[in-house]
Amino acid sequence: MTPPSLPRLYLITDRHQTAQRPLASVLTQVLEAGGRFIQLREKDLTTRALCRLARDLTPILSAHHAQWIINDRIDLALALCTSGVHLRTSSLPTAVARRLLGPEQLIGVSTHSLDEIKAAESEGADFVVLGPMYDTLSKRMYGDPLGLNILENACRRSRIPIYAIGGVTPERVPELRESGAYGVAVISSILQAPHIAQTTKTFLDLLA
Ligand code: 3NM
Repeated sequence: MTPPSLPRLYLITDRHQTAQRPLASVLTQVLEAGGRFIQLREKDLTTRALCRLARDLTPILSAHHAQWIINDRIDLALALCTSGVHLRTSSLPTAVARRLLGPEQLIGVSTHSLDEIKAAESEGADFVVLGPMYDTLSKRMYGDPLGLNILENACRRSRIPIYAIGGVTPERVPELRESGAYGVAVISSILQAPHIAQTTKTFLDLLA
């Protein structure tokens, strides 16, 4: 079941993309600017290091009443009482994650087609990200850009919110929203921004 309060800006972390600024300080600026929906991704960390980082960040996230989600790690979601988990193609299937996490925790799923969205929806996902919408800095590591037509069709047919991902900038938010995207999922446009709070506010204003 989708909580009515799901925020429209979904920030995904990558501590290698913060222009050498500590992740805690970057996240604090996002939260102070009003960002309330964070995914801790950090795929290269060991379990122990990821657990430590999550524990270090929890007080900042809790202080701002942010919903925060951990990438892939259902065990850590349970251990750390996060708001939920974000599943990728190689993660445990959505239905299994839902059984383990119960009805209350959020489950987001990365998708790249309408078929994947419908599967995620039927297995109990609360929301999906769909991408890549545009070319990303990671040079098509996520596949060819899908474009707005696929987004629009997916949004018409999906019963759960879709966040557009991949190369999303403030300038692109209006066309993504017009295509039906519930929100946007962002890494580099915010984490690499010279003025993080200001850029976060710009996104939030455009998504309001
Ligand atoms: N997943 P940026 S694109 C993590 O298409 C991720 O599934 C994608 O980073 C997908 O906001 C992507 O810097 C990268 O473009 C998003």
